[in-house]
Formats: sequence, structure tokens, C-alpha cells
Amino acid sequence: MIEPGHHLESDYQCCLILPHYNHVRELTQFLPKLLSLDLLCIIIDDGSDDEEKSRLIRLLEDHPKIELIFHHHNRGKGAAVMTAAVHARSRGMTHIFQVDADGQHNLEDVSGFIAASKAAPLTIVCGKPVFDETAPKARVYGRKVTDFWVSLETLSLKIKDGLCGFRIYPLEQLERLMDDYYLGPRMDFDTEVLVKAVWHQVPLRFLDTQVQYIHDGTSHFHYLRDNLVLIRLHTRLMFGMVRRLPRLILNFFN
Ligand SMILES: Nc1nc2c(ncn2[C@@H]2O[C@H](COP(=O)(O)OP(=O)(O)OP(=O)(O)O)[C@@H](O)[C@H]2O)c(=O)[nH]1
Ligand SMILES: [Mg+2]
Repeated sequence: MIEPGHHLESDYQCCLILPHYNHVRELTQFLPKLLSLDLLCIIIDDGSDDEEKSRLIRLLEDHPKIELIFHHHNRGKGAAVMTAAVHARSRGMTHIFQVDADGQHNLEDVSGFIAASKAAPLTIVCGKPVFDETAPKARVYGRKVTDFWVSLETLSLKIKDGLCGFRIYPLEQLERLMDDYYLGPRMDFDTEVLVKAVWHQVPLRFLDTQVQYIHDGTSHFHYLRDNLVLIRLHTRLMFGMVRRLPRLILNFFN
């Protein structure tokens, strides 16, 4: 008998989804590599500036394997991923592979991640970043702070990295998390979805992947706004953890 929610390998359909906000220059550079993967790709433009939006449309007009959808105004990376999830489902996908549009992720790892996801289709397969010397120290140390908080919020060491946006979500699992929990629409999304996946006992697997800070690349990480978003995130996750304490303690011993 096949368990509910179990996918046969032959049913497996994975597309790439790229949340995009004012990153046309970077996207132009890695577009050839993206096209060479020969996968359906959904780009969600998250309310980029008008000029960037026109450049994006021109860049992608001759590429039918890339579907472009738009948010009318900037809503945040998490909102863009959730829009993509709904769209991918309507295109018959079972899984979405989230990749940042700023060219920091290593597309050479796409096939290995998909192989791992096919082997465990109910698992969220997440990137664990390997940085080189291009990574700003503040980002590397900032991750350690996130690691500390997520271990407390889940009472576990299941999340090996809560920030890397190179991951494959089984849509069914992601939809359940979207139905049952609040998920932050901005930079809080990547962390929050994994903490809530652990609370919900969705399995996670982490694979190493190189993350590069391209010389001259543009980050739209907004220090004040996004750090406030992250402070609010960990405050609500700590309250959520306390409410679920008995269940998390039980999980700890299982
Ligand atoms: N910053 C930001 N990125 C967005 C937004 N909506 C979608 N994105 C996309 O989300 C991805 C991550 O954005 P980045 O600005 O690189 O943020 P980051 O990777 O957390 O920060 P860095 O470590 O500095 O690169 C990129 O693909 C963006 O284009 C948004 O509202 N703000
Ligand atoms: Mg980035």
C-alpha cells in the first residue's frame, strides 16, 4: 500500500523558482547556466523598479521555459516564494527548487539536490552554505546567531542552516505549513518555514553547497528593516516554542 502523501518517483515534477527583486544584472550573467539546466523556471518579480522590470521582460522574452509572474508592489522574498508555490502547483509540479536571483548559488549542485529530493520526496532538501573568502564576516557571524536561536526554537540541532535560500520544497508539505502557520513574507521566511517544518515533524536534509558573494553584486538586504524583521521573527518563534514545549520535549526523546 502507498502511504498518503507518498509520491511515486515517476510522479516527481520539480521546477526552479526564483524570487527576483532588482537583480537583472546578476540574472543576465547566470541566465545561460540557468537555461542549460533545461527545467521549467518560474521567476516572480517582487515589485522591482519600473526600469528593472522592463529590462527583465526584454531579457526573458525569447525563453519559453521561463515563466515570469509579477507582484504589483514589493512584498518580500517569502511572499514571492509563496506566490511561486501556488503557480507551480497549477503547472502540475510536485516540488519547487528555490534559488536566489542574485547569482550567489551554485547551479552545478541542482542535479545532486534533485537526486536527493527524488530519493526522499517528503523531505525538504536544504543547502548548507560553504563560503569562500568573498563572504562578508558580518554575514558569516550573523548565521551563528541564527543557528543559536533556531536550535532553541526547535529544541534540536535539526536545522544546520536557517538562512540559505537554495532548497527544494515538496509542495504538499509546504502547502500544509502555509495553511497551518503564519510564515513571514520577507527575509524571515527562509528561517521561519524551517522552524515550523521541525515543529510539524517534516523531515529536513542538508547538503553542502558553495555560496559566493560576487564582486560588485547587489544585496538588497536592508540592515535596519530586515534586522527588525528578524528580531520580530525570533520573538514570535520563542513564544511559539514555549507554547509547544511539552510536544517538543516529547519529540526530543523520540
Ligand atoms: N532583499 C530582497 N530580496 C528580495 C525581495 N523580494 C525578492 N527578493 C529576492 O530574494 C533573494 C535574496 O535577496 P538578497 O538581497 O540577495 O538577500 P540575501 O541573499 O539574504 O542577502 P546577501 O547575503 O547580502 O546576499 C534575491 O533573489 C532577491 O532578488 C525583497 O523584497 N527584498
Ligand atoms: Mg543574496
